[in-house]
Amino acid sequence: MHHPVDANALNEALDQAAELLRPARKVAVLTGAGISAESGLATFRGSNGLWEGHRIEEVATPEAFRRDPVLVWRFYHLRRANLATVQPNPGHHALAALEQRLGAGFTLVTQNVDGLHQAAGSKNILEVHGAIRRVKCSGCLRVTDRGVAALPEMPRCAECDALERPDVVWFGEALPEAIWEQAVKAVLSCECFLVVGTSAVVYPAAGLIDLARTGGSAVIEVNVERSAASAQVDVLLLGPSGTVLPELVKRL
Ligand code: BV8
Ligand code: ZN
Repeated sequence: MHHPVDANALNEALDQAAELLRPARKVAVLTGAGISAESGLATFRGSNGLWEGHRIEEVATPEAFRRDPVLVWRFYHLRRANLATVQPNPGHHALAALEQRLGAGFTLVTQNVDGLHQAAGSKNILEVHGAIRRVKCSGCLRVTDRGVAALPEMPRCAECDALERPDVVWFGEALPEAIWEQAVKAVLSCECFLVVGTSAVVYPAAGLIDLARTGGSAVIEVNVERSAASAQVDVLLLGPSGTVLPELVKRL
């Protein structure tokens, strides 16, 4: 259940957040599934983490794929099909506008695999959990961008005929090294860190919030309810990111 938004408190907090964000020349953002909720994409814990009765942590794993690749692919075919019908929302666009304002000083780290930040025009994006429009061969590791087009039930590599898998980071898998390094660097060197629409329970991505604080950044969170990070942030903007982010950028 979301907290009813207290307009006065939110207004006050938006002014405080704008004070922290306005002077920042280097800004990093971490987004999670919540920023895509208003585009119509389900979040992970919103549906209490269940998909057709399976816990996400049980389907999005290499073991599940080894045991039942067709079941795991059904999960991703469904999510890819959803992507063909959704658009970025004002929250995604507000982050693209913020990047326009900051140029090279802006880095967007996303846990999302939906590609909506690209669709909204964001440029400097670090996809720390991969992307479901890309497919990776489990044999020769060749990666191809398949957009959101429908794929065969069990895609096989055109080169080596091995099973292909979504190019995402599953539970128990390491994050892409170079991308992770860039994310850590951007978060450590930023003056202001925005945390948007994440429950902040999945590591190591959630660890970026601690990192920002130790790096001395001001931390602003946007969420419809308190998250595991809320106790550590300087300003918590309690409201939907599709409304709050445009309001914040407007105040700059
Ligand atoms: C690794 C890609 C080791 C796939 C994903 C026990 C304790 C601590 C850690 C662990 C543990 N057991 C295992 C671990 C490690 C594990 C982990 O953290 N597990 C968690 C569940 C405890 N992590 C891993 O396994 C990582 N790998 O550790 O590898 C290693 C190291 C070296 C070498 C080899 C191995 C890999 C983690 C990545 C997993 N892949 N996604 C796919 O998408 O199918 S994670 C998946 O959940 C998403 O990518 C997303 O990033 C992540 C977290 O979800 P959120 O984005 O936060 O979304 P959620 O639904 O949770 O929350 C939404 C939020 O939005 C809510 O707060 C809600 O209030 C808010 N909201 C809703 N609407 C709005 C809104 N906010 C604003 N506006 C709105 N309108
Ligand atoms: Zn191959």
